[in-house]
Amino acid sequence: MVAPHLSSHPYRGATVLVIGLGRTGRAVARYLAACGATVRIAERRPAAELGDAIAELPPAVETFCGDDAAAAPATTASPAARAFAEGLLGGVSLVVPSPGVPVDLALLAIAAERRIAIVSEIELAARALTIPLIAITGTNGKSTTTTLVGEMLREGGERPFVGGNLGTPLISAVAVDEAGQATPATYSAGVVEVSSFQLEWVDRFHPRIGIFLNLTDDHLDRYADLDAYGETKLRLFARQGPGDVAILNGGDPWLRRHAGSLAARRIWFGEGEGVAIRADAAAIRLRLDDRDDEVYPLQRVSLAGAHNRENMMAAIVAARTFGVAAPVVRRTLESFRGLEHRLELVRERGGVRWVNDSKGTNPGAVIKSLEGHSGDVILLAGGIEKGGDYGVLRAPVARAVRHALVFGAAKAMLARTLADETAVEVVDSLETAVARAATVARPGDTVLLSPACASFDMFRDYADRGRRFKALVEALP
Ligand code: UMA
Repeated sequence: MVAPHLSSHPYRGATVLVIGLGRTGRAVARYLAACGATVRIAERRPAAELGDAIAELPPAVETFCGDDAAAAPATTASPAARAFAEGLLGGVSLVVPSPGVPVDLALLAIAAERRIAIVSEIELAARALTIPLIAITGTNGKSTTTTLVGEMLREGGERPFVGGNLGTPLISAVAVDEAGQATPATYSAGVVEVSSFQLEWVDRFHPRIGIFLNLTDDHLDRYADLDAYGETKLRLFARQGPGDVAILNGGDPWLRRHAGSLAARRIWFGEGEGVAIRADAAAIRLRLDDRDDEVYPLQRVSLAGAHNRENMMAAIVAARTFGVAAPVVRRTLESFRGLEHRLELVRERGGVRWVNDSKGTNPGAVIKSLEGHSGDVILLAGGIEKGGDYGVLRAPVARAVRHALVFGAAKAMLARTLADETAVEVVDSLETAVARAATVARPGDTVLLSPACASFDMFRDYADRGRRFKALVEALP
């Protein structure tokens, strides 16, 4: 029987095209096939490169792999790619591009010309889910904040789904019964990390609580400028009304300038006028609705650094406005140990700390990770440049880094940018970087893998890069 509060699904009998056969594409295909849709997937990589991804799909899903049409931009698509794209869209009433698919794809342009609906995975999920959502965006700190809010809710007795850009697509929170209908979720709330890519094709996505942590240069290979990137992130709040909550970084100048249009109740954290929650090294203090100050002492909290205080402030406001009791929030802050690949201490060896910050994939993240250091860091950086101004690294590197080892596609650019600030050495691989760092480091130093770049030139993803780094460090004699 269908629960009365769930609308019936329009996908039964529909033909849907999913673009990209990664984590998102697989989860979307499973969901739509279970709803009774005919599913096609277009993927630019050839089948031979996809491992078990095709075998694990529901049997009726059709795959079209290794064709340019799955990646060709509208402006440069060959007539053959365009013709193939037109064929792929035959009979299709819905297109779901994966987050990694840029908006200027020929397939998407043709779909738009034909007025075929285009939605992202989080939009599809939000249409089926009836649980309240807490959504977290920003350039840095999203994963830590999402995980922390999830823990606070769990400690508070909720059954939260915790995922999104963090790793598990939100659509996997939707359960579908044998009749192809979404069933009441096994979760009581969703805590979702949301990237700008996921917000490119949303309409009804409507979190009850939204967090915008900060905005600095990132993904400028995909967006024209910082405004275009930030405005895409602001779509997270577009469907909110006065009964919803927007939690915003008071010390972020871009957010201060651009938050005027938000309809939700705005709660600022950090610095500047009208903040409801602020922090110093000893404690975080929250004042909501003219109530007495709530104090969250930091002595026993392991998340360190100013950026983590911002993440904690945002998480506290989210959990408290959701209804988690203050003592539960305090307890969770004290038990939380941080995330893998985010300033993760791998090993202390001969007085040298080896730290895995593979998730530091843009200059802003690296700057935060260098905080509190002066001249004692051996920095390992490199990979695929993501656009934006790498010059912002100069001053923090000059202050904190004694020796930089750069590798990957961006190595020449990084070497040029940092040459006047520290000793820079170009190496051919992560293996060589780790071996050289072991030679260069002195007791008291920190060897920090914080790449400032994407990983896809040499690794499957940032987690693969982080795990490889950890294995190399563990293997050092
Ligand atoms: N593909 C095409 N055509 C294209 C582009 C990609 O066919 O034009 C194919 C690729 O060959 C690949 C597949 O699409 O096989 C990959 O799709 P994807 O890049 O969207 O990756 P997913 O595996 O679906 O993972 C995505 C997020 N990836 C990106 O946004 C790039 C994951 O975030 C996220 O965890 C996952 O969905 C679940 O929600 C990663 C990320 O790097 C961690 N995110 C960026 C960030 O945090 O900075 C935004």
